[in-house]
Amino acid sequence: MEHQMDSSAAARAETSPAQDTARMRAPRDVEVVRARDLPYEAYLREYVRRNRPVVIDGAAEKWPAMQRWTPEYFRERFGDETVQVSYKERMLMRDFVDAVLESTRERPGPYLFRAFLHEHIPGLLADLSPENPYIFAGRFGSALIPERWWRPDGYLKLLMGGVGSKFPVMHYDLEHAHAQITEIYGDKEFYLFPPEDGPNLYPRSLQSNWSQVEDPANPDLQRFPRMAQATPYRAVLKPGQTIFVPMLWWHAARPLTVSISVCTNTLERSNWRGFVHDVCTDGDAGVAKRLLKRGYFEAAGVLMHAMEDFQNLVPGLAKALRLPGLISPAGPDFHQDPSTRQLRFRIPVA
Ligand SMILES: O=C(O)CCC(=O)C(=O)O
Repeated sequence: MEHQMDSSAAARAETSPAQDTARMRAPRDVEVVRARDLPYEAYLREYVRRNRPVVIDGAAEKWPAMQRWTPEYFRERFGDETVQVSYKERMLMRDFVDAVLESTRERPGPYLFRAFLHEHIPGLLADLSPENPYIFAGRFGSALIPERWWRPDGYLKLLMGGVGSKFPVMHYDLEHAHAQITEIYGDKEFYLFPPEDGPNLYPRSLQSNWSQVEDPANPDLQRFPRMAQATPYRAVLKPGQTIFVPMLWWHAARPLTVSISVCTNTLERSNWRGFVHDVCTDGDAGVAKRLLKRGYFEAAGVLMHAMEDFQNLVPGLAKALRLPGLISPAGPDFHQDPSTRQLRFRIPVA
């Protein structure tokens, strides 16, 4: 009969809705594309401007880091340097590397996530040249960007940890920044969730880009039942791969082996509006100051846009004139690789 249930359907119907949904959805794989099949313009068009994550394979093959970077290399070459491990903790690199090698699931060691290379370990910069085009920082390198946000290296920083450690919190990056993480040594697992999943991820009340969920792969569904409605994406990043994490996408990362990678941010036309909104919503400034600031950023955005179009249209002339690339480099060909020189930033970001 049409409405008659079989016994298993009846049993399923007896379970409460909470029990019925108390399972995470199986994660979808983040798409993987080979760098040689993904010209920079296609990367912008298909992923950056559509706000879709992707893993790019073989993006940084020419980096000396791919051959050199091992835990031993860091201990031997930089062992005496003090590194900013987290917001609060600083350690000698030698002790940090030992703690990474000893890290286990049962006794997790530290995870390095505040070591900005230009400020803290400029000796590593040469290992990251020539620039991996997919980590190009874009408008963060524009001469029109006020000093506080000027980061032509895209906030280039080192990430390192052992089994059991992890990036401390599932989050999305502030100021609508796009992020890219390039794996150099070992394997690291990522969980990503699209922006619209925000309410299902239990944002913290005081820091709304941080989730309260500690383990997105295996969340406590009694405490966080809405997680069962979220759509997880998963990737295991291998050496030589770069993951693109679009603006507002939530992400969590944990090493599956000892893992060394670098992280960068990008600002360009797709996230410019969000960036301007965020930097101009500064609660401390008065109304007049805020309006002035917004006016400046909006005018700068129009000029950057025009200069980028000009570079794309007549690249030869734009390079000869130099000014368009200074106002806003339209792509990695139009600026100086930030790993070839040490840049000095006024604002300490550690
Ligand atoms: O540890 C990682 O790979 C994630 C890095 C990250 O999300 C960040 O620095 O904002």
